[in-house]
Amino acid sequence: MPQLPELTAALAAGKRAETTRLTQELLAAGVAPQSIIEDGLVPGMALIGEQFKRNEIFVPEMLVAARAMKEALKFLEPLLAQAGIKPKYTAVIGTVRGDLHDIGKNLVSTMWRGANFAVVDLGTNVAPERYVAAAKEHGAQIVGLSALLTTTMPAMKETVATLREANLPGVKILVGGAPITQLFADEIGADGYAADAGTAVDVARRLVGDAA
Ligand code: B1M
Repeated sequence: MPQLPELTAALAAGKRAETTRLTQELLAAGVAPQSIIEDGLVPGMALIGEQFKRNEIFVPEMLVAARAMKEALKFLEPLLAQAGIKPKYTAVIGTVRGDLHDIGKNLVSTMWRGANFAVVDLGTNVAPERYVAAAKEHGAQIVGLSALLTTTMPAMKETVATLREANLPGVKILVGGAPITQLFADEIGADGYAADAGTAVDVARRLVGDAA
């Protein structure tokens, strides 16, 4: 059976076929999908980020690794989402304006679906008004904002302000993404912050008053 560090190394090297093969072998060996993501794939992307910061790799290499991760997630996400029954709550999610990173946001969507939320995914580079329109249209209880760049944190702040101005009763705002902290979430007036996709489920449940 392959080990999780092999998967981390394959992803960090941008080896798409090997990343997919190892993911499937780990699944077949009974490793939990969530562990494959959190202990195998996420550390691989963290390595890529470190190398990018040190100018050892550039945007094309980051893209190759991101594609390899997305490919592996295609096998894992249906398994994560399987647990859900009939959605009781609706969440709208998107990556804020100016930001094109979507892997973490997609993971949160998947985990929410698995936790029995209906999820309306607006994609990336989402303008504040689109969150408002979607929350109204779908009668959402949760609006989730993701941001991966320090330069798009102001867009997150603006989006929270726009949602507040729209005065949507019963809508709770949950924020997350690598540069986001609880302190920042409090500063911009979000209702909740989650550091990772697993915690995003717990926080969303707490915000809708579902203790289950
Ligand atoms: Co970008 N990038 N990138 N990038 N990229 C980072 C974020 C960076 C930290 C790399 C670095 O320098 N070390 C850096 C930002 C630095 C900063 O802001 N201070 C950076 C940069 C600079 C850039 C560009 C500006 C590069 C350039 O063009 N010069 C550019 C910006 C483009 C844009 O958005 N406008 C850019 C582009 C790209 C690619 C397109 C090449 C690609 C994205 C592909 C894609 O997403 N489809 C990419 C990638 C892959 C990365 C890194 C390497 C990996 C991101 C990732 O997917 N991580 C990243 C370095 C890093 O993060 N270590 C980096 C895995 C994912 C599972 O984690 O998204 O953090 P993450 O999500 C986590 C949590 O944050 C949380 O849960 C998730 C799972 O546990 N979470 C939430 C996320 N959203 C949440 C929402 C919630 C709750 C929790 O509630 C709603």
